[in-house]
Amino acid sequence: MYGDTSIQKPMKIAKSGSPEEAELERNFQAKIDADIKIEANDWMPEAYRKTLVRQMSQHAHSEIVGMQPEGTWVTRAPSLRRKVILLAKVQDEGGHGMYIYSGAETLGTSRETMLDDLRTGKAKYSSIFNYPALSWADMGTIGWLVDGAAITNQVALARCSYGPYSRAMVRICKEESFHQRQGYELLITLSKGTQEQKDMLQESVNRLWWPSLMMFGPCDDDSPHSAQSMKWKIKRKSNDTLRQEFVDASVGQAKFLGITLPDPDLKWNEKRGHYDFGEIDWAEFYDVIKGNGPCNRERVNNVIKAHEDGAWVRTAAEAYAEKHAAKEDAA
Ligand code: BYC
Repeated sequence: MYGDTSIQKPMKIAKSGSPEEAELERNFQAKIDADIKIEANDWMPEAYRKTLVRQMSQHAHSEIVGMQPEGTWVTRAPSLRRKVILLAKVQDEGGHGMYIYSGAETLGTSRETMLDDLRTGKAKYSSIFNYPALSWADMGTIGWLVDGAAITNQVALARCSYGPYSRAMVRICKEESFHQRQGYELLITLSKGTQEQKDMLQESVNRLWWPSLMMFGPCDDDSPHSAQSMKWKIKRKSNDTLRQEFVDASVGQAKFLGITLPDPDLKWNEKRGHYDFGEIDWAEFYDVIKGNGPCNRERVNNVIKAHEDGAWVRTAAEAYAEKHAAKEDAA
């Protein structure tokens, strides 16, 4: 539905800097202030469109690249039950990517352009997927912490001002909720297992805790896009607010698993009504998003290889479409 750009009506065009444009901008912001969704055919400032394409394409790429760390464990799952669950989860992530690409296409950018930007390294995707999945426990920790962080962020995005993005988020959040629970259930099983399984669980959480906190992006003071995105209600809560919500929710869940979180500064602050936590290694975060994380090259190379390996499918689909178009013309 979202991908059919042929349904779009031509949008009002006003000269840049003209009084007409100022009027359109005022009406646009008034709609946002009144919590009325912006739809694909509505007038929108060019910068709003660009911000959404940037964020939505980054989000879709994260879902697609995010299939890779878990994908490596499908053949090594310890039981048929775990294999089926993991396979379904990885497929869901692919589906999420498709919904969000479709939503982004309504803004006038083709899926091919967005994917080109991923393959050439121009577009970002979430930093978390540049870390390897080294143990079976990571399948649980990714569900618990990575999907948990993603839901915290996406519940807020489900209320974002752009209709197609917010609607895609509603369904995605339902599926992510299942992902988070399956991860936590896997970890509960490990937590009741042998000492070796308990150690594997603790080691996995030690490795993935800090990268999960980085998923929320830089601190508010260092986040160049936040102020404008909050004004446009693309973002409904700031990076730091969401990170704090995630930390507060995770502490009790870690206790229930009988594990510790790898942060000596983590403690309840009665005055704030929140947990205080230690300083994130921002040098590591910026290094990873610049392309120097442990798996950046591998992840992008896999995306390029999948595209090249799929060339025959695209050729066959084009030939099929041409054949049918010719038949329709002849009829
Ligand atoms: N990683 O001004 P800021 C999933 C970039 S997948 C990489 O705060 P913004 C799953 C940011 O792009 C779900 N880059 O930006 C899948 C910007 O760079 P540019 C993943 C990051 O956009 C499979 C610069 O830093 N979720 O659930 O206002 C298996 C300045 O940042 C990151 C999403 O993608 C990062 N962590 O806010 C399992 C959520 N953080 O573009 C699970 C959608 C920041 O200027 N995105 N950057 O070069 C968002 O909500 C927002 O874009 C962010 C950043 C909160 C991430």
